[in-house]
Amino acid sequence: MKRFKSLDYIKNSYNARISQIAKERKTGKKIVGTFCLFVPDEIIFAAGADRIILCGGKNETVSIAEQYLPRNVCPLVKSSFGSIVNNGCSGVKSCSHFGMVDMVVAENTCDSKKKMYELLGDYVPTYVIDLPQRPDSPEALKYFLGELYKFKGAMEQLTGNKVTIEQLKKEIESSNETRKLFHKLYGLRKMDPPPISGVDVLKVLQKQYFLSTDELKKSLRMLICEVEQVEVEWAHKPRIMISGCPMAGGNTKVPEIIESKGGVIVAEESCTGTRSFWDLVDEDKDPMLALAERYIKIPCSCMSPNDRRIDNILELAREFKVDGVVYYTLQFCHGYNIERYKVQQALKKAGIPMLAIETDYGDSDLEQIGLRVDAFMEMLA
Ligand code: BJ8
Repeated sequence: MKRFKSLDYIKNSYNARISQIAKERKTGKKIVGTFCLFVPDEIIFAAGADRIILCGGKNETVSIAEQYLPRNVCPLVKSSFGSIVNNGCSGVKSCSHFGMVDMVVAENTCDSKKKMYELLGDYVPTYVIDLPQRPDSPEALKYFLGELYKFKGAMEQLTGNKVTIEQLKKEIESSNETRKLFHKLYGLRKMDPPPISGVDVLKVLQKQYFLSTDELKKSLRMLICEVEQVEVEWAHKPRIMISGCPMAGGNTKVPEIIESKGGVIVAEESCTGTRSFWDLVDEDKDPMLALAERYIKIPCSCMSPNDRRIDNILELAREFKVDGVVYYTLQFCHGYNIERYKVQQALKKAGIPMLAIETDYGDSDLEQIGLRVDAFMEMLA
């Protein structure tokens, strides 16, 4: 596959972003750290703060976290926590951008995250948005809206700025613009074969909550422009959709195996994928209500019931003409691991083969996963 210059640009953006944040802090701008899609960026930006994601995808920090957390906690939580703490509860921070965060905005989602946030409070002020977990009830929307108003108040207090309706509308428009750019990029992946690999798209998805919004849009425009010019020769490869847990920065293990075994990833039903941008925020409604309506619909396995996710998977499979789904889960992520059964039943009914892979951030199972993916590709070919 073609090498895209814009991906090198994104790859090299880390240091520039860190110095940008350092400069912002000198001018008094507040930096918010987040771990989840349920936290609306629009409110953070409307308050005049900046935001970086703190989800960990690297294996190196897992063993540090295991000094504090049980081993049977998902690697994403352990990796994130391990990047933040170091050597006992001494308050030493080892993750370069974590030290720049003025406040963590967390959310009540899975048990592992909820309990990890309680420990994080010892290191940095941590604000938790309480999420209703039955998203389809009218009471849930009302409750979530109330939570978002409280969150807006917390951001105003942190920054000393008033969040105005005009500012919120402006940020909603800006975030929708980014979402539309992702739609455009994903539209190009509908070609057969797609002009860009899934591993390359993942590099952008993983950086989306780290880069500034302007840099992200600029990178996406550059990438789309490059991808549009690719001339692909027809050669059908099994079209794969990954569905399941997020793949935080540093974790490209399963997508790399899939594409090294002859498949091509055409979509990700994941928080590092369609869940992050698929639905837009309604720009014609009251902004706070529109945000509540959009964010409460994210089909995360923490929600119950979560049939919306099944419908979404089937819709994506049709739209991207997938030949097979790789159901990707992290060890000890009970929500996504339990939902596997329902997803498998629905895909079976639709005649779409599925391979389930449950793994961690280590490399001890690389060979075993490779063999299983190989067999799956052979079956699809
Ligand atoms: S909206 S998926 S980003 S909660 S993998 S920590 S669920 S045990 S990351 Fe998530 Fe928000 Fe949902 Fe998305 Fe828990 Fe599972 Fe670990 Fe997870």
